[in-house]
Amino acid sequence: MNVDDALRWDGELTLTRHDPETGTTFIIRVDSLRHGRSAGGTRAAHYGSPTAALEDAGRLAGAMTLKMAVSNLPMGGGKSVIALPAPRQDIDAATWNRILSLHAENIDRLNGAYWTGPDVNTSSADMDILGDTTNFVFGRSIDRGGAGSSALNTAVGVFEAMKATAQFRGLGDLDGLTVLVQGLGAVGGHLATMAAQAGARLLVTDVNSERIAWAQDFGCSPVSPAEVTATPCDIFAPCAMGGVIDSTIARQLPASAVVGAANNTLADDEAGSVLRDRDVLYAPDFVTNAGGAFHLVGHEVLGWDADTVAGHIRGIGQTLTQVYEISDAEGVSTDTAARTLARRRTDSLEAVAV
Ligand code: NAD
Ligand code: PPY
Repeated sequence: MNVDDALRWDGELTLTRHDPETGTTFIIRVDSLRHGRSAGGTRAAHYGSPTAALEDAGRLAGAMTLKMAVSNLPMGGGKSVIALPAPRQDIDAATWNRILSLHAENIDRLNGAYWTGPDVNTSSADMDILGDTTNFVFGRSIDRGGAGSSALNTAVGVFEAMKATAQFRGLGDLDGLTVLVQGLGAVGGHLATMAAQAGARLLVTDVNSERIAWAQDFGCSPVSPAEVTATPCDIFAPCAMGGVIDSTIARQLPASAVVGAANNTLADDEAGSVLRDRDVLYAPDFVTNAGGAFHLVGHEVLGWDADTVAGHIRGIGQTLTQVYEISDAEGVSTDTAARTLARRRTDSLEAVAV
């Protein structure tokens, strides 16, 4: 995408700042403030260009709006991207601390229109550091007054989504099914454990060999990262980065269903329709991975206890079943159906002043 197209975005607000000292570009994109202040995590990554980072922030912020809406959470969507000068593992501690403190200043300047939280390459410990400068932070450590990591509850939600999808697709329960997990990080690691405990046969892939060794210890079989979308399985679970399934991959993906955590799994608009035409049941990511948002917004905004959060996460399976029913009734892709459900769930709400 060129910079003109990345700027032709229909969200509400973009903040950018460049730090010449570290070579870091900071982007915050607020997609929607219609139903409350916006929220979404901070992603730190090394991008090919600032334009790629800007585009990613916009797409991720849009997904947060859909996630909040379909989950009946009273916030809008936003996201931060910290475009690093090098891969995260090559950034030293002093540089990282400077980056976090500048990012916190940026967030604070938005006066609460945008609340951040953890995402890829940022942790609860990083949220604690942001919290030294700004209050607009979810997911600080529990001993610093936050809700802590959302990863386990995100994985629980994806697991609920997987069970509901297997049932709807006529595959029964997970016992004996082959589940392929891409990315054994904070979410994918928990998800692989839960699926294995439910009797699934686990195939796993990660670019980090230590994570593969960890999974082999409980019986998972490794698949090369390059082979992941060509490997036959019942359920493919993308839990690494987004954009894994474009329309070309959708035309040959050898799976019966796709249920993962990765935000923006589909790389283009056509991919969802291609999957539907091939009878591959796609569980839209902004529905499946809402467990993290229930955890953070539930505990820190709505005052829910752990049981209430767990009840809402169990509801992800029912929301997905509704999405599948809309998709069948209206003859549209499940991605389109989930957007329809998100719109229906918010249409009746009044706009709020932020
Ligand atoms: P993570 O960084 O802890 O884990 C990602 C894993 O993917 C790592 O183990 C990494 O080595 C691996 N990976 C990276 N590129 C890969 C590739 N090409 N092939 C195979 N493996 C690869 O991140 P996470 O917190 O587990 O999040 C995973 C995804 O879920 C992200 O897209 C994130 O946006 C999304 N998500 C996470 C949460 C949450 O609560 N953590 C909530 C909603 C959505
Ligand atoms: C996500 O769910 O993709 C996130 O970015 C996590 C999150 C959820 C809600 C508020 C802040 C961060």
